[in-house]
Amino acid sequence: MIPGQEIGIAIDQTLVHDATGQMAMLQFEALAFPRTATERSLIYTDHNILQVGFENADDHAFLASAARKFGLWYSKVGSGICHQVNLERFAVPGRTLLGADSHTTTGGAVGELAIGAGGLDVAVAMGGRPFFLPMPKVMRIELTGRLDPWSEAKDVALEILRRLTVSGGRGKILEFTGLGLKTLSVTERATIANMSIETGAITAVFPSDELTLAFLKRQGREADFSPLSADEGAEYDEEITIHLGSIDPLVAAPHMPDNVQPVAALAGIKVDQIAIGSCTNSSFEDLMTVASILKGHKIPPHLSLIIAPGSRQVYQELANRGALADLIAAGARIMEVACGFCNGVGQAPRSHGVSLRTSNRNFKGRSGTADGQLYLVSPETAAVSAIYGVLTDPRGHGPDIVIEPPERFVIDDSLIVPPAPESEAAGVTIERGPNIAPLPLFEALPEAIDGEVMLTLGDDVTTDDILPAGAHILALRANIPAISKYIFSNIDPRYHERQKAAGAGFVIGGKNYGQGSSREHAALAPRYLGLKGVIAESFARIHKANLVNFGILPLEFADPTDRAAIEKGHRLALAGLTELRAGQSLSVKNLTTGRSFEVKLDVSERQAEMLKAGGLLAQVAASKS
Ligand code: MIC
Ligand code: SF4
Repeated sequence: MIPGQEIGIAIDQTLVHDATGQMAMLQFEALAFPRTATERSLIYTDHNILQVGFENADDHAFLASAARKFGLWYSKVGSGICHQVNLERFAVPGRTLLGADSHTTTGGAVGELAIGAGGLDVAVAMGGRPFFLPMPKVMRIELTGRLDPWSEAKDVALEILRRLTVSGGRGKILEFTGLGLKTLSVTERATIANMSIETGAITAVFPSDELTLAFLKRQGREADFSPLSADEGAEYDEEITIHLGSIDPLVAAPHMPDNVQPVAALAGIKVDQIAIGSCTNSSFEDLMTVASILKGHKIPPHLSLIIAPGSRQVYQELANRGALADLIAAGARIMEVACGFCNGVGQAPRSHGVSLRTSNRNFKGRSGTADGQLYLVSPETAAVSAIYGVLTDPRGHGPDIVIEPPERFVIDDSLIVPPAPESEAAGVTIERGPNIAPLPLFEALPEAIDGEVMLTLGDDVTTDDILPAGAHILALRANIPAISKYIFSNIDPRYHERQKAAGAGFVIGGKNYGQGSSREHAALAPRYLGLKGVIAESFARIHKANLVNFGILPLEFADPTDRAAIEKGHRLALAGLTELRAGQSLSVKNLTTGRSFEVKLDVSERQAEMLKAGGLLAQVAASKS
């Protein structure tokens, strides 16, 4: 197992949701798998929930029927955010989980190897096939000491981002060790594991210990426990130490999660909106803390306070304890148990509005407001700031608040529908409303390509830049022709027309191209429009795999200084594509300037074959004909 070289791992559990599951299930069907072959596969409905038209309801009917037919669990709307519900009800120490969502990493909190991937990779894993990834390096993060009152797990996640940046975790698994772990509950570990993806890491893992057992007991799942920890004297590729006691309350300022500063340095900024929730900070402990800070206070007139519980279990517990009443009395708007504001499904702030959020990404435009100013903070900082209407350092707000979770949470899985028995599968018809479009078919790579440079972009391009979030776009996740109109729409609203007219095209990027979400639509829809290659300095792992899955060449500059000589509108040509091999260099001719430059195709043999075939589905179709 050599870091960087491709390995295949067996997958025990999978998850998809209503933004990625439509494609995953269509692809599962196209791959002709009869039934899921995993220990457990789930479909969650949490992203795509604002029913302003028939689209989402069609998608949900499709997903529910596909779950019945193919043997998946189906978590209905109202049950909660996939990662929160999965942690509560299904995550098992020592298992592998592959999820069509980048924050699948949350499962690392209980010692699960939980990895995010594109929907097609998850469809393949659902069929019982291995998941391929570059062998990770392992970075040990040793935690010592304990957090001061008012510094929280979110601040640890932000401190890691401050140190590693949004690309410092690339190619790595972050493994947490050290005595400081004994002071962090599974819910706090989940916040840290969740945001590990923001460093570009493959995932994060925590040991499974007595705190894991206590967590599983509260969920009535002690039978799922097994102890797991790093071997004595284990060796690591890299190591860092974090003294928990030295972490102040932190904030990630617009527009990157690694733009981290102490809250004290920015305190006093007037805030228009505060949004508490998302898969990072919507647990029972988080929201009980928020309720206890806000109890007896009224929010100021200029402020909108939004609270979205992470799961139905959390919501019920808040209601049963009167905490919901405290939040309502303070002036909070209680939102649906779902992702909601986190990826622009409602609650977009006003123009240039300042929004403090407990979520994990503050990318430009992600809130649905192009110039919205998103600041990421802990629930404690958010709640104390809500009292004053300005960003406030929570220290000094009184004694630390300690929330003791109940011995046993309310356990009611009635919104999570188990798979139909295999004997009934044949009788289930998959529901395809008009929003469910057929998968586009792609042809094999020709010997040579020439195409136009459609866009030249900088470093850290996010998948939100490629395919923006937001309710109206999310509603089109099952319809590639319709969603393709939004590709790069925040950067160039005419991109889709230009790309279609150009026929073949290239996009030029810098470092860490495609960071952020797992949405494979950010590869599939550009390919549908005619994008043939992305030439960048480096790629984010999930997006690179998605590009290959749909037959787009992910090419890396041999000499990054060549990038400056390429302009939008230039024509580039590449040849020898039917002979592509793993790791090979290719010469790209700039037909406009007459200059040539070298690029590298840093993929495995398996991926080179897939690229030549025009992507994985085309490859499978060709092998059958
Ligand atoms: C996100 O947080 O960006 C999302 C929306 O959950 C995505 C999934 C998607 O866009 O399909 C993710 O993180 O993978
Ligand atoms: Fe949902 Fe936001 Fe978490 Fe993505 S990051 S899964 S949109 S809550």
